[in-house]
Amino acid sequence: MSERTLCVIKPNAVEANNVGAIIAMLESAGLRVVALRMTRLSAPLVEAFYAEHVGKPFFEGLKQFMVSGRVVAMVLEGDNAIARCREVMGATNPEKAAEGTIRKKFALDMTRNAVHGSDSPASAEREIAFYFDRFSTL
Ligand code: 3AN
Repeated sequence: MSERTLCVIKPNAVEANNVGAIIAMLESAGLRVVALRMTRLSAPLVEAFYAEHVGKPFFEGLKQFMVSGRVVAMVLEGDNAIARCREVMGATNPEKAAEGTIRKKFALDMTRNAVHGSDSPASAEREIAFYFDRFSTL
């Protein structure tokens, strides 16, 4: 079933010039980029995006990291796009990420882990709206 997901290339990977390599890995996995933007998040936007993590021990570090540089957000479309994107991303902890995944290749640690991908249809809908609803590119 064709579906859409949101993928975000995080500041460490943008800073390291890995945007093209990461998009190439996603495209090679059969995902199509149907919307794309580079932006820089403010602290309130990070708190809104990661609302479920506010208050957790790692949240302050995650927020500092996510405001530290530019991110690239994209909507990916394809069969089982949500699961497929997360498969290509690899585990949240790069030490556990499988060979050939984005995080195995580009993540530095649990926080600076190169990419974000929606984890359910409901998250995908909310997260796509977060980055793209004010545009008419979809
Ligand atoms: P994923 O991005 O793999 O779906 P989530 O949604 O559980 O993982 O966590 C969102 C983000 O919060 C992660 N990408 C990571 O940057 C950060 N994070 C999650 N758990 C931890 C942790 N235990 N320590 C540091 N950062 C974490």
